[in-house]
Amino acid sequence: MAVLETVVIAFWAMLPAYVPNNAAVLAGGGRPIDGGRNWGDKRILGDGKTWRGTAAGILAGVALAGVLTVLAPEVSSATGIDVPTFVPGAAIGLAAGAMLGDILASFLKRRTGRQRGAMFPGLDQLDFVVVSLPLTALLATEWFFEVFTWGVIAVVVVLTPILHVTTNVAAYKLGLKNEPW
Ligand code: CTP
Ligand code: K
Ligand code: MG
Repeated sequence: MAVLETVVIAFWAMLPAYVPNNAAVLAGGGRPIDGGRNWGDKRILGDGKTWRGTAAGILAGVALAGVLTVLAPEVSSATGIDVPTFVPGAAIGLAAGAMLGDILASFLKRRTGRQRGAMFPGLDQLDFVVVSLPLTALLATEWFFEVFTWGVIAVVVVLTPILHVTTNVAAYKLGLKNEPW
């Protein structure tokens, strides 16, 4: 498979996992998931993980998977690149896995004494990949192994941190986010 083709497929397949974090930033606010509670002397998750942001993130990711599924045949025939459609398990696994990865990352940040908004290089950029891919493999096994070849996974691991850094810097400059990470 040509490199460009692999990059396009990787980006397309990961879009339902990329969008939830950005949707959560736009929709966030309201009641925190941990209800303001501590574990020991630190918050369980912190005020940055809310029910509204999480729900909006998952809905946005699943909705995007639906839109991409409708567009896939036309995009494939126009470009000659066989972009995937999404089965329901894949849509949910990618979107919910991304939000769950972000929540687990905040849990780890609080346990290691980092305040809300503190950066955690590496974890910040790949937390959602680490959970969304295994969850998708679990919920849509056949689909996952068809789409996520080793080549696609390699591209995802390289492409995701680059996209994450650029979108977060952009969101920060637009005043949508408090920190550029
Ligand atoms: N957000 C949300 N619910 C989520 C994820 C994000 O409401 N599940 C919103 C919050 O308003 C959050 C913002 O998106 O402040 C930015 O997300 P993120 O950088 O993940 O959170 P931080 O505030 O930096 O908190 P943390 O240190 O826990 O990552
Ligand atoms: K985060
Ligand atoms: Mg943050």
